Amino acid sequence: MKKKIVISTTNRNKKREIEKLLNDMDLEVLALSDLKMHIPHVIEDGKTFRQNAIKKALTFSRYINETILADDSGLMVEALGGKPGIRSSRFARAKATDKENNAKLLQLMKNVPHGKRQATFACVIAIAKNGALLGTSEGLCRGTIGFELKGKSGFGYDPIFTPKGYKHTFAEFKPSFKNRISHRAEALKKAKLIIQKYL
Ligand code: ITT
Repeated sequence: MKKKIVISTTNRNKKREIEKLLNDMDLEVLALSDLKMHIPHVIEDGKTFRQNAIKKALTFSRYINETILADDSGLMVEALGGKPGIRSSRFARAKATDKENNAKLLQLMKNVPHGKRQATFACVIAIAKNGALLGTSEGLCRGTIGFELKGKSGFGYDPIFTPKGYKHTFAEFKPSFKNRISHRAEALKKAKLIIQKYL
């Protein structure tokens, strides 16, 4: 029987990326939505991606009797002192849409010149089982913020983020390309070593 891992994100796009990134492992990958049970809402009140990822993984692991993989991620923009950072999903307001968050970021950046638009995507993965943390891993992806939305694939800030060394936004590339160089790809590569050790 295959070993199971539960991806504890409520973000469908993150879930899809993580599933693809794990598909070279001999695992049954489940999502919260596959489990027919009441799942608690986790308040993300940590000061870092790491604290939030750990809180999500530990909380779900106390309710679900399987290995849990949680992702906390976001975008840090240099000209904005690292914002939106841990508030990336709720930058414009609580429960903001990607469109609202991108519009707010572009508005704040409208007078920032070309050379000063550096930003970094960060992803921290935490893995837990039965209330115990098995490990964490981190990935970063550097790039720049554009002046307008470009492309339709991906999610979140992908239409305004161009990875360093490329000329197109993540949303203009195929998902398989993003999955080769993204912050999430890097974090999951390291997370696989934790999974191999414990599962
Ligand atoms: P869960 O907590 O349930 O996993 P969430 O969407 O609230 O879902 P986060 O708190 O980690 O997850 O917030 C992540 C936000 O950061 C996400 O909503 C996007 O706005 C942004 N983000 C993270 N990774 C991204 C990526 O690969 N591409 C574009 N935007 C990304």
